[in-house]
Order: sequence, then structure tokens, then C-alpha cells
Amino acid sequence: NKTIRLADYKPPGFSIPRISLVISLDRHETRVKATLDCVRQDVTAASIRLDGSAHMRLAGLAVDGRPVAESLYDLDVDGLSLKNVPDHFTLTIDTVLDPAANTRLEGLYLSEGCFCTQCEAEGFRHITFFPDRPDILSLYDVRIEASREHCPVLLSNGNRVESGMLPGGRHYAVWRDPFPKPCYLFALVAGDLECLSERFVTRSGRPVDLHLYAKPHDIGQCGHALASLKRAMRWDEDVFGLEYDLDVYNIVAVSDFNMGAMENKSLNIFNTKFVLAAAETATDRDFDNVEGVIGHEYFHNWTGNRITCRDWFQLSLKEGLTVFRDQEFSSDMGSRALKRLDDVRLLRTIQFPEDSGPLAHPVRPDSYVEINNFYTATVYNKGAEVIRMMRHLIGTEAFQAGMALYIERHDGQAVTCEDFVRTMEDAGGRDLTQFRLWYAQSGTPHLDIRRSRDETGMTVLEVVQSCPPTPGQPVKEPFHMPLLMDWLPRNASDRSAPRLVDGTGQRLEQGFLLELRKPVERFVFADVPVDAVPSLLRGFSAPVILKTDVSLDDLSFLARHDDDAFVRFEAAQTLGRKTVLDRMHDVPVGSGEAGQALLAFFTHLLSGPLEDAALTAELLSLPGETEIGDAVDALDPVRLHRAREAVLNTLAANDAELLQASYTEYRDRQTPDLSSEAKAIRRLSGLLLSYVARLEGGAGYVGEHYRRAFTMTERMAALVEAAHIPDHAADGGGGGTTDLLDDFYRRYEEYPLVIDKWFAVQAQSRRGDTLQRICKLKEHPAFTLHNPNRVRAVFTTFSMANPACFHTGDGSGYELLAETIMEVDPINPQVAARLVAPLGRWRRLEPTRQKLMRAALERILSCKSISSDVKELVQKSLQ
Ligand code: DPP
Ligand code: ZN
Repeated sequence: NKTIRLADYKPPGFSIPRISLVISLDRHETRVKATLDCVRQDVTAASIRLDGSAHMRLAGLAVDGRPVAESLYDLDVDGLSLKNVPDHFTLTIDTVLDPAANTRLEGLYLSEGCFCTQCEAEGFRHITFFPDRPDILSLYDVRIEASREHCPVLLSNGNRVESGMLPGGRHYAVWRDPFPKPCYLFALVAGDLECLSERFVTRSGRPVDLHLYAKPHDIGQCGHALASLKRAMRWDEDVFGLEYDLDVYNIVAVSDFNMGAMENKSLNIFNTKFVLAAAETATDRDFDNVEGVIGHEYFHNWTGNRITCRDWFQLSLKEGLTVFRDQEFSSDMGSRALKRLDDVRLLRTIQFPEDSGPLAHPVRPDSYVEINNFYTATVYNKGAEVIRMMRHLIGTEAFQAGMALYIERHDGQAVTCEDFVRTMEDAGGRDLTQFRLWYAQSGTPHLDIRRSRDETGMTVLEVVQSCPPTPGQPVKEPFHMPLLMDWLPRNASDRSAPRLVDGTGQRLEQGFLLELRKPVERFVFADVPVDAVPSLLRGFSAPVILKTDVSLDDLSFLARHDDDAFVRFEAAQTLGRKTVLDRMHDVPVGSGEAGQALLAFFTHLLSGPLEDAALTAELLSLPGETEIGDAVDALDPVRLHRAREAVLNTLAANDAELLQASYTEYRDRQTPDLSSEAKAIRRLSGLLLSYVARLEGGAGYVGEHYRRAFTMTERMAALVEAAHIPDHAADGGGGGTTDLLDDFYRRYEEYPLVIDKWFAVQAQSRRGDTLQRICKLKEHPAFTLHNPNRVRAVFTTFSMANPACFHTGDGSGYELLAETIMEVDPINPQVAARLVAPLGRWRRLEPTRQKLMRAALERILSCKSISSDVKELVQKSLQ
């Protein structure tokens, strides 16, 4: 399989300004007639190359209406080349496909009897032969024909311009999209769907019909998604001045989907997971995720669709920017501080490990074998951080002007990350040459910050940056980045105003914005009180790993008093991290300095009035095992797990009475509504439950929490805890695993997304027999390797969220994952490839597990029929 390189990019030889498709749908024999208007762009291009997969059959090929003799084209497994074509010609291609046999879920396939498509990144080549690249923009005219009985709803991009009856119980619809688009944004849906509709009027007065299509049994859970869509449309007008550009916006929810959702022009196709939400079946987090993803796909209409990517190396151009936009949207809809903490957590648990492992790649990769493997946390989430840093550096006002300029300059074009940065440079009047390294260099930078006083009484902050080697990049240049910080006086009445007297930076409302460019930077401040505490990396202003000389005492102070939620959270997390690491080195929690500070902080939080329930829940949480383990060499994950468990048990026991009192108080204050206050209270009571569940009689609390639950959030909080309790340990309170899991299953049997949760809690269980239980779950009648959500519920959860079980000392966790990857691969290579990453973490582990993990990778590689998707990742993981 070929490696594709950014350096080899060449503009297309031919443009295809128009394409018309006639698609006659049939479960096993769908016929596609594509008519392409081809115009030579490059005079040296003698032949035209069309991508096309071996999964379809070529049934006809004609140039300007004349069939092409077989000697005039070359057909191979990846497509076809046509020689000696004129400068301008019409190419007609007939293909035949078998959607019912398509288990890969790319191109045209069936989900519960509904025809649907997924064309990003390279799915269009499974529908017809076409130069499948994002820099070819065409006007689409699509005629769909299907059985009226099985497919009453026929949808494609743009506006429906015609429809009617056909003989033989069939009907048709013609859709025309007035905007030129790359083929990855083409979509088609045909099925028996119900529809929920609303109308939105844009601020310039255009009425837009919004339709949300779902299976009849799901339609009752679509209201939140539709309301979220309207909020997103209004928000993009208010914040970026961007309006919707067509008269109709359709969203379709399907159960079988590789990604979360897809932004096809005016016809988004969604995984049901990011559409359906009702209080009885979805958690508060599910509600937030639906809102965020609905927003994300909508925001793509401008950042992705109107302005698209020149090539797939530029994926972050649309994804990083659109994630940034959806983060801002969610921040404005809910709590900005909490949203930031969620985003930081995601970055640290998924992106940082990726960036320090064998699959590390820059935000703009230089090469790939399988582009589907690059829909990663680096491209998406680190990409969003890069946008956020640019906003810090040039300022919000210039950034907003830059966004407007970007749209003005590049609307209708397929552009690059470089085009975006240049626009921001022009708008901000700043040189971002060094900043561009964020797109080219992989790896998470480390900052080491130390403070001192010089002879003249000035306070000096010394910041050293470094970035560890990553695959193909042994040595890094220093990054240009914003470091937001402030000085927190110990005494609140202290009115001194520190000034920056040396070093690049400025005083803003949120603190000092310092700019780092050199490996070592010195910032000199005047008028800093001797006992002031530095509040560093406020708002997590750059995606870095921070090391400081801030004392435990100062951390305790920051955790109690900082006005920046991230710094407060981080101070508490640092106390937690240090305590767990001490415990791993056999320091009892109560006798280590970090442990004592942590215990005191917990007691302090629980004895005071809890002003902000959601933030309190964050402050009472310990960092996860993956995150702590990332900083440990020759890691034994089971040892780390035991240490963290011991810390949690000690924290619970130390404050038993306070925890029980707070728990009962907050449990009783729960209300079933979706206000942010109600959500915050549910979050805190769930977190408190996780502590009281560790106490004597804990199972009783769990059972009671479950029985009193009004919402899925409460029910899940209890079920997660119940799943940790071994059967024999449940007391008379009925909080035992089996009772509650059985009850849950019976209640929600008809709701596949809820059954995913049922699978996931078991895969996440701390019970000693979890691995055996997962093997049994694989045989459960409701388990299937064909549904991506179900596979992820068990295997992504088990391998990413249950380190102690995955890293079982004899390697059986690795074996189970490897086996599953080999089973899923022939069905759906994209889903299989998504499961590989945890096996690439062997370098971090102690020697025995290193060997076992490598053996599991070797086993996958020795499998002859392995897909290029899985192969690319396994090979990189072994290097
Ligand atoms: N559907 C994916 C997303 O929106 C890929 N574009 O991020
Ligand atoms: Zn996206």
C-alpha cells in the first residue's frame, strides 16, 4: 500500500464542473449512472485518472456518448485511466453496487433497511469512478429511484426540484445543489423514516425548513437535537456573522455509522448517538454531546463546505477550526469554565498519549497510507488548541476580523492551513512564522517554570520549553506560544499591582499574556508581593505539560482560591497526582506531604458551603489512571490502579461522615429538569456516590440511588458503581451487580444506545473477573461486531477506560483486543483500526508487558488478509 505525501501534491489534471447521477436503488443491485463534464486543466495531462473501488462493477463507459473500447482504458483495483481524451468531454459511467453486502459502512450501505452514504474521506469511489479528491468542486444533480413502499423518503444534497411516480411500485426524486462541492460531501438517504420539522428564519429573513429524520421508534427523542440546531444557527450569526445559505437543512439519524456524524451539504447524516436524547434514556453528558455535535456539523457549512480542504493533509483546516467553533458554542450555551475542563481532560487522556506514542503525527501530517487513520485527536483537538492559541496571540478582535477575512478571501475554494494562518497574520498584523511550527511538529511541549527574586527585589519567572522526539522528528524547534498567568496575593486585601518590566508580554484583563519563543525565556516583574503565588497557564492557554516549582502549600492555596477554574482544578489534580505516585512508591496517604495536603483540601471543600456544585465535583475528582501513568516510566498499570484505589478509599474513609452528609443532601436536592443547576447537582451527587459506595454499606447507597433515579444520569451514576461491586459483596440493600444490571437491561432492551451503556459499564468494571465477563458479553445475543457503537461500547471502553483489566499481567487483555481487531477487520476496517491505538503504548510499560503487547501486535500483523487501515497502525506501533 502506497504512502501518500504532502510534498507530492499536484493540482488536478481535469476539473469536473458538473456531475449528474441517476441512482436506481436496490438492496443487492443498485445501478449508478454518472455523467461527468470533464475539462482539461493541465495541458500535459494525456489521460484522466478516476478512483474506483473493486467493490463495484463497471457496467459501461462512454466518452461524448460513444462507448469506449476496452483497449482505450486501464482498469485496476484502485480505479481506471482513460487515455487520449479531448480537452472537454462528457464521460458517462455505469456502475453496479451491492449495498446490502457493504459492512464497511463507507460509500452506499444499508442501516436497518435504510439506504445511506458516507463519503468522507474516500467513500465516493465506492459509488462511481471519480477523481476522489477534495479540490475538485462540482455542481451535483441527483436523481434517486427506489421502491415507494420501502423508501418513501428520498433525500440528497441541495433542493428537491422534482419528484414523481414510476412503474413497478417505484418512485423518484431529483435533487440539485446550487453550491459546487467536493465529492466527499455528497450524500443520499432513502428509507422509511419519520420526520420532525421546524422553521428557522435567518437574520436576513431567509426562511429555512429544518427536518430531522429518524426511524419511527426514535423520532420521539429528536426534539433536543432540533432545538440545538436552531441555537447553533443563531449563534453562528451572532458570533461570526455567518448565515445559512439554502432553504432546507436535513439531518438523518442512523444506527450504523463509523463516525459521530457527517456534514454533507444540507444533508447531515448522524450516528443516532449524537441525535437521540430524552431524560429517561440519555445522560446530561449525552445531551451536551448532542448539542455540541449538532453544532459542529452545522458550523462545517462554512468552515468545511463553503471553504474546503485542498487535500487531506489539510484536514485540520476544517476540523481543528470547527472543533474550536463548537467548543465556543458549547461554552456560550453552558458553563465556559466547565467546558474548558472537559476539553482539557479529553486532550490529556487521548491526545497527549497519542502525541507521545508511536502514532504521533503533526496537526498537518506529511504522509499517510490510509487517510481514515488521521481523523485523530491531534488533527481535531490539538488542531482546535492551535486556533485558540492564535486567538490569544493576535487578540479576540483581530481574530474575529481574521475569520471574516478568511470567509471573504476563500469562499468557494479548496485551501490549506497555510492560507488560514496567512489570513490571521494579515488581520492581526503579526508575524506567525514561528507559530506555524504547531502545524508541522508533532509532540507535546513541556514547560518548566521557576520563580526567583533577583538582587534588586524583582521577581523573575524563567520558562524553559522542550519537546521530546517523536517518530521522524528527533529534534524540535522551539514553539511560539501564549502563556497566560497572574500573581495571586496571599492576602486578599493586598492591592499591589505587579508590572512586567522585561520580556515580551502584556497585561490583559485575565492576567499577563506572556509570549514564549526561545528555549529559555525570562520575564521580570516589579511589585510582586513576596508571598504572591503564581497562577500559571490560566485557561490552559497552550496544550503543554507543565512542571513548576510551586510548593504543595501554594498548590493548596491555588486549589482553594484561584479565580481561574483551570488553575484551581490543576492545583487539585496535581495534589492528587503526587499522592497517587507517592502511594505507588509505598508512601501511605496519610503520611506523605502531598497526601496530607490532599486530605486537608478534601475536608476543607466538604466542610464549607459548596457554592458551585459542578466545579466542586471536578475538584473532588482524581486524575485518571491513563493521565497519571503517562508520566511514569516502566509503568505497571495494575500497581498504579491499586495505588489510586487506595488513595480514593482513604479519602472516602477520612471524610466518611462529611461525604455521607453531603451525598444525602445533594441526592435529595436532585430534580429531573435539564437546567444547568439541576445538571450540576446531579454531577456532584454522582461523584459523591462514587465515594460513599466505597464505605461500609456502600452497596445500599448504590441500590437506593438506582431505585430513586428519575433521569438516566442518576441511574447511570448508580449502575457504574454497582458494576464494580462483586456479587457476593452486595449486602441486603440490593445494590449488587447482577440485580441492577438485569433490571437495567430489562427496562431498556428496546433502546440500543442505552444497551450500549449496559455493555460499557461492565467493560469498565473494577471487578477481578471483568475480562471473563467481557468474553461472555461478546457471546451475548445483543452483541454484534457489525455495529460500531456496540463494538466501541465494549472494546474501546475496556482498552481505554479500564487499564487495570486491559493490562492484566498475563497479557490476556491484549490477546482479547488483538483477536477482536482481527475479527472486526474483515467486516469494517475503519472500526478495527480505531481499536489499535492502546496496543501501541508498550514503550511506556514495564518489560514483561512490553513483550506481551508486542506479541499481540505481531499476531495481528501475521494475519494475511489484514486491511491497509489496520496494517498501517500496527506497523507504526511496532516501530
Ligand atoms: N464527520 C466528521 C466530522 O464532522 C468528519 N468530517 O468531524
Ligand atoms: Zn468535523
